Amino acid sequence: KKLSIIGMPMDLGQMRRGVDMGPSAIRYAGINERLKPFFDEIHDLGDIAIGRPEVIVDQESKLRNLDLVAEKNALLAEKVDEAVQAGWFPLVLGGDHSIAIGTIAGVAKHYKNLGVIWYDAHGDLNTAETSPSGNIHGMPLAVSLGIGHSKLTEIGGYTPKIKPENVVIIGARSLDEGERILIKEKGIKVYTMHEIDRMGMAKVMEETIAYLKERTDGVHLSLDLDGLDPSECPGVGTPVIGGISFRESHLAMEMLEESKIITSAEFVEVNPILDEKNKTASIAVGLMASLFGEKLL
Ligand code: DIR
Ligand code: MN
Ligand code: MN
Ligand code: MN
Repeated sequence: KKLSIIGMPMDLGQMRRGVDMGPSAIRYAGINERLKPFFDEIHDLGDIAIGRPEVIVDQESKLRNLDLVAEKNALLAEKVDEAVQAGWFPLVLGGDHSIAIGTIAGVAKHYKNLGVIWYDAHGDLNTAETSPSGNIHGMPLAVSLGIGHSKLTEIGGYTPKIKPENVVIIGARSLDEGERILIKEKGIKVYTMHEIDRMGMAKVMEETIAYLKERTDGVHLSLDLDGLDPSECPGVGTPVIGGISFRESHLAMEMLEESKIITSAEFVEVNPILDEKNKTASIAVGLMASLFGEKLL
């Protein structure tokens, strides 16, 4: 088993600076040491070069940094594609959640039916038309479904990347009107905080795994740290109270590890400037360890 770590220090999909330091914060939290026991080889490929560009709002679509987000995600897609092609498990470190556009573009071409687990307080199903913010980090799931600006949906040269019936959203508690409509229209499976409270995380994960196992040939985990409760993960740009706990999240990762369904992953929205002593990055590394097999006994 071989692991490719790819840093994507991009903060262009939203407005809070600092999330570009996410990959550094996660490396500083000890990712290599912690994941070493679970792989024959780990390659940290370093960071995709983003630079420090000016913020440019696309005049026609009103999308913030549209061209740059598209251009940088195309680079990420290539790197991820190469890793999968060569038999390495791609683990992408964010960066804001707009980087999922590139990760999924790189992964999905290798699968007929890629499943996606979207672990997030938000749906990330906005488009230029429905977005209240113009921030592309609120759009990557829609883009991957082929819905959104063509400069984003066409990354990697094909669209759509995934099918709505292969997506499971876990942890949602903040959805915009257009996102609610899209979820209903496309019949996307969602476990909101209501279901997590009501059924418990164990049942939510059992159902999610059974559902994806029967219909997909690979599953990408897109984990937004704001899916967890901000009391435990304060280092995120758009915290929403009432989130998934640290314990529930470890259980979820452990169940995914047992299921063996996960074929790629990304951990996004870690913002060390807003964090307390790198707590959020440390939790991210702990969750990765559980995802790859760390156990107490
Ligand atoms: C909000 C926030 N729905 C938007 N989205 C976030 O701007 O579209 N996603 N923070 O993770
Ligand atoms: Mn080597
Ligand atoms: Mn998100
Ligand atoms: Mn979020």
